[in-house]
Amino acid sequence: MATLPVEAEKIIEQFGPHLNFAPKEGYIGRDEPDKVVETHCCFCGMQCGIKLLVKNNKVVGFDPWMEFPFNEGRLCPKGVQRYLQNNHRDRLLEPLQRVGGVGFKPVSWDAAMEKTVLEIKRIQQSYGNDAFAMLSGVSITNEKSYLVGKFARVALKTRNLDYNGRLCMVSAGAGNKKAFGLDRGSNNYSDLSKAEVIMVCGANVSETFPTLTHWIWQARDNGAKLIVVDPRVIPLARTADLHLDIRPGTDSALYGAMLNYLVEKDWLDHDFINNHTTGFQQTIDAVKDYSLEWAEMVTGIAKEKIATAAEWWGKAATSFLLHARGIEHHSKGVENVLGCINLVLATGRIGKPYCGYATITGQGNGQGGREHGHKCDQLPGNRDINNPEHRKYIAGVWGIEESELPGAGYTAYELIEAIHRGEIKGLISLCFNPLISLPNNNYVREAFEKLEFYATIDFFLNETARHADIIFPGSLHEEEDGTVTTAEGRVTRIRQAVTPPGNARTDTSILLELAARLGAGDKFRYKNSEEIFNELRVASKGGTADYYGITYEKIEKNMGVFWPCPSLDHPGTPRLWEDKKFATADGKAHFNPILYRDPGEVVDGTYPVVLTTGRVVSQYLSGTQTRRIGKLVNQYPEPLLEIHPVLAAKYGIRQRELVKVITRRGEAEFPANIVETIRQDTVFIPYHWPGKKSANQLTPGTLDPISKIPEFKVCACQLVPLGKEAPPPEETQAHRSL
Ligand SMILES: Nc1nc2c(c(=O)[nH]1)N[C@H]1C(S)=C(S)[C@@H](COP(=O)(O)OP(=O)(O)OC[C@H]3O[C@@H](n4cnc5c(=O)[nH]c(N)nc54)[C@H](O)[C@@H]3O)O[C@H]1N2
Ligand SMILES: Nc1nc2c(c(=O)[nH]1)N[C@H]1C(S)=C(S)[C@@H](COP(=O)(O)OP(=O)(O)OC[C@H]3O[C@@H](n4cnc5c(=O)[nH]c(N)nc54)[C@H](O)[C@@H]3O)O[C@H]1N2
Ligand code: SF4
Ligand SMILES: [Mo]
Repeated sequence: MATLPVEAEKIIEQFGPHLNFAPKEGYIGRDEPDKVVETHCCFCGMQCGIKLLVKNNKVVGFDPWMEFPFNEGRLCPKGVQRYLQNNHRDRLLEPLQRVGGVGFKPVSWDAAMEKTVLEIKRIQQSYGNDAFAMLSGVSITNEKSYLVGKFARVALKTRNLDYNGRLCMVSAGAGNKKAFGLDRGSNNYSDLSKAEVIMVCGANVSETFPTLTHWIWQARDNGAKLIVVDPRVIPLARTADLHLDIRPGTDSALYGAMLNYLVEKDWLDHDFINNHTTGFQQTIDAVKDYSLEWAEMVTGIAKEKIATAAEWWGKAATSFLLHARGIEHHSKGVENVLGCINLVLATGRIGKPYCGYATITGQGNGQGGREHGHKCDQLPGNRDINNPEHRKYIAGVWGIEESELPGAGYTAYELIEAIHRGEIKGLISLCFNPLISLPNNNYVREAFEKLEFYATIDFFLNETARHADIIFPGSLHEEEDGTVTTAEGRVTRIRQAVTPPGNARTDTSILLELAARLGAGDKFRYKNSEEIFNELRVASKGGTADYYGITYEKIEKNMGVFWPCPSLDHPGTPRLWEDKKFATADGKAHFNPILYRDPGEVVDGTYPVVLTTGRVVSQYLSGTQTRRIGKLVNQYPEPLLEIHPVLAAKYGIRQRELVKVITRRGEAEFPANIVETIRQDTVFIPYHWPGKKSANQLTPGTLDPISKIPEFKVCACQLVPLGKEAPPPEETQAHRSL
């Protein structure tokens, strides 16, 4: 190796030789790449711009993409390691078929396809079309999301399609539609930088959307006040002006009491309320008895802090409210969301510069993937599958009769219940690992054991795939062209950097071949992703999520285009509602009265401690991808039980002692991590691990009645210290990439 500058050597020593270091002289320590591809990180909804370095059809490193406007080159720990998946030794390279119930053998593509189509036909002929279901996910592009929706309805002819956004974005989506008639965050994030007050509710931004922190810090530098609502002193809360240490499951009481206090002090925008909204009076009547004292009792937050939060919010000229799964993963997730929106509407802080409101979208394409027919009751453009006009329009685009279009099906967890009942006998999935990510996963596993046939498309053998009869080796983010829609609502280009390795194929080609073999080939004739996108544009035309005016060329030219973009000459819409014409039937924003109610499970004598679950910075979702990247594993190798010293002392729990956590669903053991940054009545477990380490052995299948999101964020548990220290984290070298 040539002698490196000291600076380069230090960086390589710290991060390993895979980190590209490219000073002016060229690519030191490695060969010049064959090409540099501007694309996006495959992980969270920020969809940070990144340049992938490609050598011999392999992704070998990355460079920052300084020009991409949202992240301007910044990346988080997952972003800088994402490139290690493309030629990871665990990649699935051949189709696999289950043999004798004990393992898998590689088979030809033809055999895997034939077996799958035979089983689909057998199950549908014996039990009806809806007995074969599909589950999908939104780490995939808009083109693939759209294709999945059409594939399920037109090729499989089943009504039972749902997606992993059911565990993620649906409470926010339902709340947004009720209030605004449209489901998208209201602004691009640069609007945060000059907001006077920022309130972040149930979003661990520094760990889950690290690059978004930049825009919050910009605001702080400009003098903004930051309010954080979270049962834990999350990293963002450590720099906040006010931390509201809420008892999990009580957000709607907080927002109701804040609204009541705004009314009492008349910190309201009467002009906005009178001219641009409906439902104000019923909404404030609903909370008229929600005093600060009452809210303190319910939420556990000191009443003075609630008053201060309301005062800062009420008196500010500009403000931004952000929330994520902390308030949405609840059996009243939609109500919590609407409680937040009521505060935004009462003060008229929307549709103006530096004023906004947004749910922070979770998965890479959590925004686009929830718009194009991926949901059990939805058609492209965020159309309603129960609406006769919407059905007719989409049937026309797809070249089928309206009567051939199936109706609404089961949501993700309901689909598991339907498998248990024997209504659903077969399943195909892609981009979803339900055995880890659905609640009450012992029950979910039993469902997978009952299926007569299960096929999956993935690039790694995830835990659910171990139950599959056929596994199709699919493609990574950088192995196909397409678009994604970022959390901001910006439609951007994902560029194919390499072709899938070995005998793996693109997800799209797998779906297209299955469609053809199911006899629907004439409805699925696309030469490339752009052709699918062009059909999606037409399908979305006139819907609330209107992409008609967005083309690949326009995206390239403008570094992304914000939807809605209804015509080719339309510039896109970075900030929604500037014209105060909301997407509801009456054109107004809707207040919604929210009465407080308890979460599905409350603590009692037997289960006296609140359990909540979530994420850590170095792991991603079910961990299929990040548990295979050594440096990310090292950063947080195993799930720990976060517990406050006072609660630990009550049970005599010591640091790293194994603690059995028991709920009404099951039990699991975790090493204790005693920290002062959590409420004294609450414990927290991250959920990225499988089997005996899975937090979802404990969580309930309680669903929000509207959005059907599971209540991941609150249940009641018992703690039993086991009197022994946890062994050191397992040696995970086998899964490591380096
Ligand atoms: N590192 C990393 N980043 C990710 C992901 C990942 O897996 N890992 N996943 C991506 C995806 S898909 C998503 S959905 C997002 C999720 O992003 P977040 O929603 O930020 O992540 P969570 O950890 O699920 O929950 C956020 C916070 O909610 C708090 N909380 C728990 N209960 C309550 C409550 O009742 N009320 C309030 N106000 N807060 C509560 C928790 O303490 C936690 O800090 O992250 C995205 N980014
Ligand atoms: N207890 C608890 N449970 C939770 C949560 C929580 O906070 N607490 N959060 C919930 C949330 S918000 C979410 S979003 C879900 C996520 O849950 P999942 O969607 O099950 O998690 P992923 O890890 O994304 O699993 C997706 C699978 O898709 C594969 N994959 C990724 N990209 C592609 C692609 O482009 N093509 C193909 N073919 N496959 C791909 C990955 O390899 C992985 O095997 O978990 C939920 N579960
Ligand atoms: S913030 Fe999200 S999109 Fe950006 S680098 Fe990290 S994981 Fe990737
Ligand atoms: Mo999510």
